[in-house]
Amino acid sequence: MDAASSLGLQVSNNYIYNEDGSTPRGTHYPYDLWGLSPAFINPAAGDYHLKSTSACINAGMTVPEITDDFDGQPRPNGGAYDIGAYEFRSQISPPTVTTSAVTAISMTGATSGGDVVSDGGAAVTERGICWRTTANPTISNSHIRASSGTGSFTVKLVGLSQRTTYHVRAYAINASGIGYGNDIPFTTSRDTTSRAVTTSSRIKKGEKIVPRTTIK
Ligand SMILES: [Ca+2]
Repeated sequence: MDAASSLGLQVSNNYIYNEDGSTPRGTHYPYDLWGLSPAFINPAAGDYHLKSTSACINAGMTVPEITDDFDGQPRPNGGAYDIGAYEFRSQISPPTVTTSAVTAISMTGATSGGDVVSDGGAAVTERGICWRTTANPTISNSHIRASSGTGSFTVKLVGLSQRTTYHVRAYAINASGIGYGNDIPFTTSRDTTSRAVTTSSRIKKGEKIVPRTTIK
């Protein structure tokens, strides 16, 4: 905002707290929170989500223009705006996801996918399939993203090695963490195309072999 438009501005519903617990100096508006612990989840690690005990819950100013929080979740939640970057939501957990059966298995690829059956109380921002050659792969291993949200999705795996056993799991991510589906192993097929070279023509007596030349 510029200086002119800020004249007469009331900045209310703020949160003022000293880390040592002492009462902040000065005066404040009636709707400011003064010297109460914000009860962030883990501020040292940059997690400013609110604990259920936070005084910031439902203590924010109603600003209809603001319709979501830093997680992209709708705000207000629980009837009123919270102070801070995030609306408090109870019982947020990682999404629940199942892994779809592996089909269309070839030498170098297969089709799988998953079904996000529950978002865990927060929007599913990413989902997909991860895989490796041992059980219970994670997104630290090879993985393919397949959009976001709940419901079923399909992913094609490519670039696999033939005659190799892989394990796949679906995954889904929300603000609470990563949910994984069940581990499904499968084995890529063997290269069955013939490598034998058959001679389709023979050189008859008296014929010459003419080297091919490249016309430039
Ligand atoms: Ca709220």
